[in-house]
Amino acid sequence: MHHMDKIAIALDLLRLRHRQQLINEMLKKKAFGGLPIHVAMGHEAVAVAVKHVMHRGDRLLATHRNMHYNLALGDSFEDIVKEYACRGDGIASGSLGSMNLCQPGSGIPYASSILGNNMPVACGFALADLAQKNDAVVFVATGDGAMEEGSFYESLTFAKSHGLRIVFLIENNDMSMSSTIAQRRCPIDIGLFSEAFSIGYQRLDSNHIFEYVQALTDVRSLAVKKSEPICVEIITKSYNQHAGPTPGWPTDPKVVNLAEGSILESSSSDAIHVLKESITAEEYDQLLAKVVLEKEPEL
Ligand SMILES: Cc1ncc(C[n+]2csc(CCOP(=O)(O)OP(=O)(O)O)c2C)c(N)n1
Ligand SMILES: [Mg+2]
Repeated sequence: MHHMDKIAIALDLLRLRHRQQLINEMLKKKAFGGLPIHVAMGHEAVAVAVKHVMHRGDRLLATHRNMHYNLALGDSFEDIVKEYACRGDGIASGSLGSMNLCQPGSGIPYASSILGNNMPVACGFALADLAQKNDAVVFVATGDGAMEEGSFYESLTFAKSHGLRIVFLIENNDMSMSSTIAQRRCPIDIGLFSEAFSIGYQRLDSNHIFEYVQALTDVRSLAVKKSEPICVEIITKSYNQHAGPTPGWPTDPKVVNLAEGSILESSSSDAIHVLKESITAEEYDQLLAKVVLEKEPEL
């Protein structure tokens, strides 16, 4: 990977964390009214990697937790924030809010608050690409909770049967609202599940942004070469509550304060910590100094 590409990617990653932290601070102040807003702190690496891997014509279909994708791929932070407040001058004229926010001009034609709903829609987009002989790839995000919907299984069956180029991004944060996987269902080995479909499987757990970009580049190439779907499981830690601000209540053990900086945990679960270890201290400080200048947009 070229050094300048790495710097641009690192800047995007740091900016995405900072913007989510700004939104978290705004949520603490109840800046947006009552609609649920799902922050995705901890999920930044996959979103920035997808941005840098997507080709012209590729699409990403998102879920209720789409902030990382919309902020990474979208143009205007301010207009997205206004949308969260459902204002007429928001990026979707206040009609979509957060959970259904899509930005067709930025490669996100669809997002759905209904778990599992975006996967059949992704099949439709990929089928259209095939019919029109486009080489495009459709990325579709889902969660460890949403993959329990029958549409996950149905969409994989359809995608494999019709040779659709779909990258299923399964963000496994071991959380569905307030339940862990062990609390609500049997474990599912997505690698074995993919093997049963005779499709590829890639597990990403390092939160190393440059590794994620490389891995998703390879995944995308394989989807095109074989003309078939692929499952990517991203092991993710969410540093925020399911929705709303973090902390969410006075005794909430999860605390995120912008004043304490961009690194939320000194471990391989935090992509910002991993980034700091991957570039020089001087590069890190210079990039961070650029992004932290940004303040909360005025509403
Ligand atoms: C069909 C449907 N059932 C239930 C819900 C309520 N709901 C919203 S988010 C959520 C948890 C989703 O968990 P997961 O897919 O793992 O995503 P995460 O929130 O962890 O990112 C649930 C049950 C819904 N939106 N749609
Ligand atoms: Mg989850």
